[in-house]
Amino acid sequence: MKYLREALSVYFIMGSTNCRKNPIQVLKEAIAGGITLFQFREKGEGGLMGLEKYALAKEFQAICKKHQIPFIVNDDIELALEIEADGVHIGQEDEPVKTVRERIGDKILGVSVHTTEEARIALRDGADYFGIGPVFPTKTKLDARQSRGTTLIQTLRMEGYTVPIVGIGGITSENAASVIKAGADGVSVITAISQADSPMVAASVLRNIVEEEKWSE
Ligand code: 3NM
Repeated sequence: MKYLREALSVYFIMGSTNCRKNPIQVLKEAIAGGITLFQFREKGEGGLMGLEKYALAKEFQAICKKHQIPFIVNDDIELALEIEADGVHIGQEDEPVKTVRERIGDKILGVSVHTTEEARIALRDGADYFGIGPVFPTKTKLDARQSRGTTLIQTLRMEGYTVPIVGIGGITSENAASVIKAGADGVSVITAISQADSPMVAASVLRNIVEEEKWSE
């Protein structure tokens, strides 16, 4: 899974409600800045549904394809299968990992985990990588749990887990290095790129920080 570990470095997540500018423009700028993976997460109040959601997913996917950026869909397994996305990301409240794995075959499967027990089960049932958060306080996910820093990332590494991990929640250029130092393979961000004056610069700064930290080990 060398490829996945590298692809997780700067993992940008976005839906139409997360940006100030046109989301297509934001994604293009983020790619120009150096994001390594993209997740389409169309959720919450004002989020697109049905055909509109499908159309935006297709647009995002085409841009990602052109630049060889893996395209992952949050939660919506039907959509991921229909458009042949590269993977899906699910939380603990979604369909069980095992059944999602059966449905998506060898597509990438990311799972949000919050405890060592959830990690054990997710890995056993077919997760390819873990999303662990919120590492820092976030206003983006209204039902996010209490932030707990990088403790779980460190614990899993100490216990010998080699599965690729990304930290998520409140990550910025100020704190990204600490997430990699704790043992993560990448940082997953919404606001730090989607709300930046220049998503390109924001992505590029994050990419440099993560690469420097990853290869200095
Ligand atoms: N999942 P921002 S925190 C989508 O803890 C998401 O699992 C989280 O957004 C989790 O980079 C979060 O703007 C929001 O803080 C991340």
